[in-house]
Amino acid sequence: MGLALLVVIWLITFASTYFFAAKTWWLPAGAAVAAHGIDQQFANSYILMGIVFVAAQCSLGYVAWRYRDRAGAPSAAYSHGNTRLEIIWTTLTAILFIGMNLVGSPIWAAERFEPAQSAALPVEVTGMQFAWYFRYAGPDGKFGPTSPKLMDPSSGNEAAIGLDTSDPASKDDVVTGTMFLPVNRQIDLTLRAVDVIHSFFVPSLRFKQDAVPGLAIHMHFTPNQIGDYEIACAELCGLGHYKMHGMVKVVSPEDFDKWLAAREAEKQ
Ligand SMILES: [Cu+2]
Repeated sequence: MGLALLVVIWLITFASTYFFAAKTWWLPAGAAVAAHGIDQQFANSYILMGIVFVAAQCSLGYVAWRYRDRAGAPSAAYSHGNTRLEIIWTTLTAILFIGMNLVGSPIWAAERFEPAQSAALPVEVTGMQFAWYFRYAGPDGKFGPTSPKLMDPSSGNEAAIGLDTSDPASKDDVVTGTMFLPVNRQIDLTLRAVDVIHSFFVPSLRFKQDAVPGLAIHMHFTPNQIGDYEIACAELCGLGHYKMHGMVKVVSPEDFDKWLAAREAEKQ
């Protein structure tokens, strides 16, 4: 029985470690400036945690076999713990977790606590059950006011986010269901939610941030690869959560200008 336990524990350990080491189910290729740093932090976490996991599980299997029930085995002795060991592993765990936080925090903070560049493109993201809307400020660089009273989700786009079209600043605002972004330009995001907490997750851009009702959350990132990338909602937000899906199209700056101009023209 002891040997069977050892084999099962070691098999589970090595099989699950294999899928991580072989990157069987891994993130798509990174398409943003921060992707390299985030992937590095991710890999470091997996390696460090992987070492701890394999060592702990191998020891567990070994101990299950070593102290198996045998004829003539000494009766079990009960321990009340070892204070020195407790202090050692608590300290090591603290060093590991605080250290990983210190290494990772500049990457995390860079997109949140440092202000966006003045040349950044402002884009507002609104999450609602069960769609994402994207708003561009237009030539005036100003977002017009929105109001919950004007919201009509069934009409989509402008009406869905409750844009007050009577305000001059709203006249050139463009609202779409697909996100277009120019490549190699910083994007200054404002994240909003209408009803419940949603999470704007673009795996390829290594971007994930909650959108919370009542808050305008600012973050910025820079896509650096032209392509189409999937947006998911990463917060269980209701029955239609599974279909709260969208696309980011990262295009050349020229294509972006053309696209935006065409949307502006449609509004006239
Ligand atoms: Cu959602």
